[in-house]
Amino acid sequence: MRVDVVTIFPGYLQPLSLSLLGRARADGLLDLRVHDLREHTHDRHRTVDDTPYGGGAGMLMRPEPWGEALDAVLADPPPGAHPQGPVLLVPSPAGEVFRQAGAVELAAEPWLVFACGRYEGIDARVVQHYADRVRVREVSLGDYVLNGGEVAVLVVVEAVARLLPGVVGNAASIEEESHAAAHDGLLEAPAYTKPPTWRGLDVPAVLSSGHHGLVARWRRDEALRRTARRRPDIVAGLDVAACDGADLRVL
Ligand code: 6GU
Repeated sequence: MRVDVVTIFPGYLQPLSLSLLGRARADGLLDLRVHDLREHTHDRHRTVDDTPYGGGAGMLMRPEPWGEALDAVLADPPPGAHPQGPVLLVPSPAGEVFRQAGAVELAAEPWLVFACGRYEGIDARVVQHYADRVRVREVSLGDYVLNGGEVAVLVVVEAVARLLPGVVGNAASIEEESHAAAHDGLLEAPAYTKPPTWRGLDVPAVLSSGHHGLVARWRRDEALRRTARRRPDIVAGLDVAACDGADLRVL
């Protein structure tokens, strides 16, 4: 997968060289390129921002550097790019919330481009213009405000890249974790390792029973209880047809 990121803070993306993602890049599974927006300014102060029309607090990013930078990225497609070009992701607290299902969709794409806004965001004509040329998605991490899109890029790239074949060693671990469709999007049950007793706390006996059916039922019950308590929104969206009688006794 090819990923291009345009930002005024290239250094913010350095964590993408660490750990599993660093390995994925070294192995050629992820071709990540970070571009400095200021390379596409032409004044002495390399200005990227200006005051908003209509007044209001803060500064907005001017469209011209964005047009130049994104045109340059789009002019250099990877081999095997989608006929409609990349998906252009614009992190914004005003975007659609990014979820695991969105990560699964993006993991099927050969090319993602991220445009990181700072200040109060990017002049709205940038999204308007590129929406006629590529598939644009404004994405939010959740209901709180960050200073810019860079941290969202770290989150989205990690969530997507770990779904690419070969990035995470054990493919089964991806199917079993919280929010996985294979478990109806439920939160994961609590998990335990050795020792069997620690500071007076025992591992639940069923997990040492060797009875796979009972272990699976216990995990399903714990996942349902935990999800109902912490995330009633997920339980409200559950497909009742996907629940058996034992599920419904827990809920
Ligand atoms: Cl994607 N960007 C910013 N600036 N703030 C956010 C966000 C994104 N998601 C939640 N808050």
